[in-house]
Amino acid sequence: MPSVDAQPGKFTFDPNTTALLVIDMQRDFLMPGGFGESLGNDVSQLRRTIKPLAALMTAWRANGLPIIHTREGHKPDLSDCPPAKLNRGAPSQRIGDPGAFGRILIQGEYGHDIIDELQPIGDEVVIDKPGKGAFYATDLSEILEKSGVTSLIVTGVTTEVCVHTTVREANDRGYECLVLADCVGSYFPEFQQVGLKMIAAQGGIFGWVAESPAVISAIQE
Ligand code: C5J
Repeated sequence: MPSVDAQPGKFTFDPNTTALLVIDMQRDFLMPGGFGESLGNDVSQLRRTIKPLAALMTAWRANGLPIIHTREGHKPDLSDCPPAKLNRGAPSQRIGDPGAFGRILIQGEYGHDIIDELQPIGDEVVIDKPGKGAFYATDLSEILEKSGVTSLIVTGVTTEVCVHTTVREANDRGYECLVLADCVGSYFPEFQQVGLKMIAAQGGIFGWVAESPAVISAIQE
């Protein structure tokens, strides 16, 4: 079985029961001029993940392995967005407000969709999620159970928010999660650093951390 040098120790996985999870690589978060940048964030901190993630996705697909994409967002009538989430953030730049790429984080808008470089292909699953975690109010659990997936290679943005929440949810549900440091990003370098440390601390309290070239080598061996 392939194994990868990781923190806190080797991560061994069966490609037949492992999915690559690509979290929220959406234009609203990553595009210059978009929602994320309009809040004063440095999108280059997220964009550095695009190239390694594209290479990983190419290798993963070449081996016929499954990719699951997620998008954070809400229905146009905001009926799935609780007031506690809606009323957060800078006034006039909240979920549902008009942004440079359409209404912010609203399903069907240009900004809500995945960046061109990492668009899903074929029958890859796309999970639309109203929360930070990919399990909350989605059918991700059922999809993984049906396909016999027990391990997740986790990528996407942002490290300390949707990646962390999803990995914690997955860990509680019994999935083994390997988070790829070069394929997850935070607007805040210190959150990136400590966010990754938190996952692998205490003997891997809720996962493992490695780099994508190690996974590419492992599946090509
Ligand atoms: C945030 C996410 N940061 N995808 N969303 O609000 O991490």
